[in-house]
Amino acid sequence: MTSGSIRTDAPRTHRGRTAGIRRIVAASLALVLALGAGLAQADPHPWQLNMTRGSTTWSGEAYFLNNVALGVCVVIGVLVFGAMFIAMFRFRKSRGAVAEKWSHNTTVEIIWTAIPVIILVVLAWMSTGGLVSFANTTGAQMTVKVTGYQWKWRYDYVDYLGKPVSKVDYMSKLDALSDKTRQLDSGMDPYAVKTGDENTYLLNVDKPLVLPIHTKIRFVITSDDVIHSWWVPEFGWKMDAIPGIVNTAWTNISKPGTYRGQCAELCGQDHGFMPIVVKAVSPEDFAKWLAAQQQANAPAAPAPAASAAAPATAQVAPAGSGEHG
Ligand SMILES: [Cu+2]
Repeated sequence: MTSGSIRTDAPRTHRGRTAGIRRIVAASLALVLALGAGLAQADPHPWQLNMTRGSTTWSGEAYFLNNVALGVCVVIGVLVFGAMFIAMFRFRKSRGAVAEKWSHNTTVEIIWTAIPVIILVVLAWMSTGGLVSFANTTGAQMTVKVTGYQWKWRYDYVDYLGKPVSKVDYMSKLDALSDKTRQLDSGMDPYAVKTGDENTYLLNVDKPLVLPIHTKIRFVITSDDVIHSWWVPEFGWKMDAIPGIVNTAWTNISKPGTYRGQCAELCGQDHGFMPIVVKAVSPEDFAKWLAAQQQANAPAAPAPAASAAAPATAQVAPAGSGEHG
């Protein structure tokens, strides 16, 4: 009986330990999968291990800084763990190794203090340069005001190429198809929400933010209710939208395309339903789009007949008066 109880006891502890290990493995797997999902969203390449390079001048800088810091960490890791494993295996007691008796060496102390200090100073200098360049919004050729709302974004075009832009502002909210699909018991398939081949369930909006490429764009970011955060991963930054505070950021997009993002600050029940879509176009196309928006939003002419007649007279009048001015 006693031996029996021991026998049943032993497997139980063993089983408990296996369950614990299994739980740890499952948790680590879940973490890896979650990280993988995050990566997949930021970048379309399966099995991509590094950060996304992004599509702006600043995201390239952040990517470079990350690679430098990662490189330094890898070299230090290889050296330190290499030395440790060599020390443990080659100089182990079973091989008859006898420990040295000395414990201090001033030369070594100086070297292993000075080298890390130099590495840290270089990294701090480089990353401070990066942060300073990110904070520097001077010389922007365009300004866009971004306002967060529960649960949508508002975009106001403030100026473009030194000229103020008026009447180009709009709300940008979750597209109708995603919104319908997300309703409880909608019976609609989230995988059927597509833009081209891309699944854009909860990632599409009704009116994207249209921006020109190769242009330094300043964003002034604020909020009307609670704290939101404007985040487009390809741009390489996220910025909090805080009521009563205006935060600034800038970007200079290098290639045309559609860039997607999301609110990155838990802002209420529909936090997950206020995506961001940026459509980056050539400066020529942007100028055309902006002109069309301004025209569409201009105060309506009193009557169609009057507006048809107006341009003819207007064309004659300013030609002369303009010269005098
Ligand atoms: Cu939000």
